Amino acid sequence: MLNQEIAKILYEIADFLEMEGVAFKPYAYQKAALGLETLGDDIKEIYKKGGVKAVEEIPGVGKSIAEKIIEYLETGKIKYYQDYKKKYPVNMAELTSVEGLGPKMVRDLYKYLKIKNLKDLEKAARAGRIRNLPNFGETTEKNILQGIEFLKRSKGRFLLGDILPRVREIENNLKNLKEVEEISVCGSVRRMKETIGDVDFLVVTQNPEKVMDFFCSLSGIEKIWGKGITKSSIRLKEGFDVDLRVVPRKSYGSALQYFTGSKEHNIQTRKIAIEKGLKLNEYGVFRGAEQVAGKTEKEVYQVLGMKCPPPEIRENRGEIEAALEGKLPKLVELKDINGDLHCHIKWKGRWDGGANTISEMAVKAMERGYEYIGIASHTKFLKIEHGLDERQLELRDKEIDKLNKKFESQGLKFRILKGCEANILNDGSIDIKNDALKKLDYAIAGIHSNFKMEKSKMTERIIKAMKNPYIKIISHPTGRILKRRDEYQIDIEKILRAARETKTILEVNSYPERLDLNDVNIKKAIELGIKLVINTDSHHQDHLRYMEYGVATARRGWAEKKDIINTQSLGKLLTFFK
Ligand code: DGT
Ligand code: CA
Ligand code: CA
Repeated sequence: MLNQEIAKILYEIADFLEMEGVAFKPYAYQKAALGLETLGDDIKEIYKKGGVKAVEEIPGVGKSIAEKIIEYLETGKIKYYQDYKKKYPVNMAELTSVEGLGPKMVRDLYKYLKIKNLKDLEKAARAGRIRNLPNFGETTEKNILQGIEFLKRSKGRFLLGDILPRVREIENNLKNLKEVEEISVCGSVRRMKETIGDVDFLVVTQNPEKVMDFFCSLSGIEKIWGKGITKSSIRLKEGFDVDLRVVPRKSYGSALQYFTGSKEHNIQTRKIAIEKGLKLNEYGVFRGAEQVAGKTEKEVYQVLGMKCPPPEIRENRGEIEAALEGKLPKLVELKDINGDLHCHIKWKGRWDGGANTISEMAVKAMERGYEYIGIASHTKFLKIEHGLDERQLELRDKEIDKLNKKFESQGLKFRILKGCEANILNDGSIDIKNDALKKLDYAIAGIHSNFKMEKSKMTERIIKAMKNPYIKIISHPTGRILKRRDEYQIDIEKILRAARETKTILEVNSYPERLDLNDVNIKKAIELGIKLVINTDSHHQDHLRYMEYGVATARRGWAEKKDIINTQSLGKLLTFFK
């Protein structure tokens, strides 16, 4: 969509401004970009219908940025941006995708070493030329190389959150075609894996030519790798590939089973088939030449003596055994979620770094059918997000009281909870006084600085925060950013044990690039009886929908409703914060 295209440019302008050390303005551009990016409607339509005024009404967009958006809509260019690109001919997006590399560093790398892109950067770092620049040093050079390695490793994989909306759009388009009798996405998308290599669709149809013609003329195709009557493969402009296979109805279930994977899961199911004197492949289950199952997935598992495991847990991590014993977990579902406890807001203009007011967030939460929303404002240490201090938290909470009273008088069964996302400082202490934490409904703590501490120190840092009696939840406990940086160096087993001892709740952060805790750690936590909360970390009202990704990740970690505190009613939830 054009929204994303323009948002990308606004983010880049923010980087250029930051490069030049301009104050405040970069932040304004970032907020406008966020507003545009998360907008439900097409910017072109908005402008067509409502003119300049409608563009200025987009959250975060003021008069001057609106002008630039309109310039782009009308001419396909923004002069302000073009001038910057001429002045600094660097691939900003590529360079700043290296963890720890900010616009000011990009400026110096260009100024002293004429580094324009990732390739130049890697060459210079390998040659040891970066360490001698003012303000860089050997550690920075090492970190840059590490960052580049990390980027290379995650290359070719896409975030589930970036892929899924597009997959659904394609699926709906195909579904609307009367020739399509059955359709399902399979592969890692159906398993809701955090990152996706490519997208795999299966279709049943009597008219494959028609379906393939339609598929290969979808909008937004960059390349057609191959077009046949049983399989076609395309690349979309977003950069990822989509395969579509046509299978006979009598094989639909076994094809689904096969192409859903995972490969590790399939190897085991095939083994079980062999042990039973059967053969399992994408065409069906066979005894000799006779097909004994294959039409539905359930039937395939049934002849193997298994219950059908939910796609999210098909990773050969114990689901095979559980399915054979009829002991599969009843996984948590999106509809079980009763509220969201990690939302940021915009308050008094800019405090807390969110894009929407408390009441806007509350209204959206009600629309989702929630019973509560927790405002977990950043606190004072986090200057870039304009974190709140003790006094400001108190002021905010007066406003929350007022809103809650209003809801009550309207007969609404909904409550805004007072929370915070405080910072765990280097020594494990919290940047907000206990006296202030005590007054809240609950306090979250998370790490937002100094990510590269040595393992035992980092582990102790988090454990010390857990021991604070007012800290109830640890946000994004391992700190990874997908495609960008690894987890902190931590002893996860030790942290999990401490969580159990201190009865600290661990977060499953739903933000598409976080999904932290991850599936494997969720499963470990649950086995230890630790409670979890699935939160979105929303910085915008439209981020509330990310809940789906957190729930999917929790499902991949075998979480049931009882393991997740925000599936509870308000009354029960509050008992966890006593
Ligand atoms: P991705 O695309 O890397 O995110 O991961 P998947 O799981 O979607 O993998 P993909 O697209 O290569 O293949 C789709 C499914 O097909 C996979 O989950 C299991 C099945 N499959 C692919 N290759 C093999 C194989 O060599 N052996 C077996 N048993 N199954 C396979
Ligand atoms: Ca795939
Ligand atoms: Ca594939």
